[in-house]
Amino acid sequence: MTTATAQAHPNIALIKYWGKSDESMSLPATGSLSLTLDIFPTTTTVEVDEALTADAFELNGTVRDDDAARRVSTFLDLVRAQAGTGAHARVRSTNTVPTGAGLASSASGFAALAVAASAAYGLDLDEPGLSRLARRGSGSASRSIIPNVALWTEGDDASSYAREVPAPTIAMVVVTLDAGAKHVSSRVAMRRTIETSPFFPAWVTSTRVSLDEMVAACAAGDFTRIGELTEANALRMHATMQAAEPAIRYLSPASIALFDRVVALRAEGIEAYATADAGPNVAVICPPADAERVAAALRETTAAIPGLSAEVLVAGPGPGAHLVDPAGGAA
Ligand code: 2P0
Repeated sequence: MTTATAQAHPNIALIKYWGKSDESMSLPATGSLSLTLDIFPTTTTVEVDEALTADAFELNGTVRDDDAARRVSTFLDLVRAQAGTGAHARVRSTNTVPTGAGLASSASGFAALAVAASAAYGLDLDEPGLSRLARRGSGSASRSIIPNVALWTEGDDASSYAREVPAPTIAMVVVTLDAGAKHVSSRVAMRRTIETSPFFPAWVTSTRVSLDEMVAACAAGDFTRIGELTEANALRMHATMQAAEPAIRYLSPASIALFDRVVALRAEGIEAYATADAGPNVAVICPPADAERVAAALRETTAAIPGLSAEVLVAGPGPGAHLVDPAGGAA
């Protein structure tokens, strides 16, 4: 019996991944760039046990026998194929991300699983190998393998993985508006966008241009351009999916109020820029020195909306996925 435990953090894309060129290999239609956060870690233990007749998956202390469990098992099949074994495993995961709220719980989840499972099955994978493996679980998980700012390139199975790129220190104020499960999964929404949104080709073309510009802005430490590209790309992604049939609308009135507040903060001279993923939550990037001021402004905005329960947290750049000892220390 071999056991390994790994921890990974969520990431939020500044240039988004929205659409696949190959679903079975989880290859993206365009590259993307993200910030790995230092909040909401997922910790996962994989115990390979020859005596098991099937995989077992436990999430936050509850045994799962559903789509989530099947997705874990399908992922372990990939690891088993590489390791040349048929042995099943017990997987125990503790996820502090509000699952399914559009805060990329699948990114930290599959990044932690990739690192723990590859160690437990005795695979000796380097960082690109781990990122490629995590990608097969969930596209955005390829980026949670990487610390700080990750560039995930488009390409084929061998070349599509994430790597760290130079960037200034970016703070992110995360506003969680709704911790409930979202209505349309990213996977289904991406497919519908490709099939029915007339804007999808323009999304692909413009994102490729923005990604190149973003990598250059990060290397130059040009925070203003990083912010402008971040906010424009997020709004373009939402515009593209709103043009699908039936329309996919993740942003709520509260999300829009937060985007408006961020525009107002800029008018006051604060370099804050908003983004949002496949849910109503809003994440705002700013220089670290301004993070508490931005958080206070966003708390004021959410508090003024009747009936809204919101949580505002300041995050910084986080570590890549890594092995830990089961007690929680670094292995
Ligand atoms: C991103 N999102 O770049 C984009 C922006 C959501 C909005 O990556 O189908 O859970 O498992 O590859 O990785 C969410 O998509 O999708 C996502 P699959 P995933 O972060």
